[in-house]
Amino acid sequence: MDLRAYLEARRAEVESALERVLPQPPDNPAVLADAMRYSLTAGGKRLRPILCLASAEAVGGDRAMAMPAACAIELIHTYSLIHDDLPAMDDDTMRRGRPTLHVVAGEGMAILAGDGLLTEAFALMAREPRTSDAAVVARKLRVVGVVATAAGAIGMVGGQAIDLSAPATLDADGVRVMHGKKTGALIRASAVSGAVMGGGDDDAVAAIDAAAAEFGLAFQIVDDVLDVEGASAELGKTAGKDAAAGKPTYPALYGVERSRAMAAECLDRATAALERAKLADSRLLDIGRWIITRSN
Ligand code: GRG
Repeated sequence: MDLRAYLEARRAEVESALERVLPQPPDNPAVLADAMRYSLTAGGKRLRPILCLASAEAVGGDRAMAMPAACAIELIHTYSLIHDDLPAMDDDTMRRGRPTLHVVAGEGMAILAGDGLLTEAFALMAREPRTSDAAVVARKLRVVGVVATAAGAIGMVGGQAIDLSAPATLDADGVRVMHGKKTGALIRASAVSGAVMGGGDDDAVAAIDAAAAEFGLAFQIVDDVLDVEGASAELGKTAGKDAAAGKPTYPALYGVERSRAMAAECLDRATAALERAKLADSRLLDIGRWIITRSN
């Protein structure tokens, strides 16, 4: 199967799993259920869940075991986009090619939809996969911790706080740290969760974590380059915002050409990490190549 077919196949699996995970009316009030679905089903790339499933496969595991974590991470990612777009944060009106949730449902409902998605993510990981096998229960608990840490104050929320407070004062190292938390942490957690749920040993999990850290950095560098070069229609969000807001971006710090070269270097380091653990012959490097060659 070529990469395109692989990504399509995994994306389809993720879409149908996501269809099943959101709480429905009447338990979840219809207005809130609709708001959660609006953003979740707006057609993101599903990079994080696909990376999670590919990591489970890379260690020889059953990707069905990783699907609840894969979906949970997409719920968390979607919540972060909803909250990031709020007037109090990035104040954006377009996301995933649609008006942002607060534009169509109001700020209050957008905040609650984000809260609902975040909380449901942890309910899902606690609930599934349904098993009484003590080894799998232990993996689930470990993954809940990995995802909570990545999403929380020392991960994504912390990165967002740095971005919200004084991003213009950051030097290159500060920018790398901020993005490592804001964007990189959840990408790493996606890969680690998949490797853990797939039953990977410590060496395999560590190698996948190291590779995913490189993927996270490459993802952010390319995101910044696309923000400069891309068209809003293709990106599905407002292009050029970061540069216009005076935020330090990789192209601003290093130029577009060097930024693209830096993303390619991330892939080289990821390759080396996976080769050391004999995991290079998996879909993970294909996903890395997708990250640096993507156009949206
Ligand atoms: C509000 C706690 C909180 C955190 C927000 C992730 C984030 C933190 C903000 C998003 C701002 C942003 C555009 C960051 C650049 C990298 C990024 C996460 C892009 C969006 O991810 P994609 O490209 O989106 O994977 P899709 O829509 O394809 O899922």
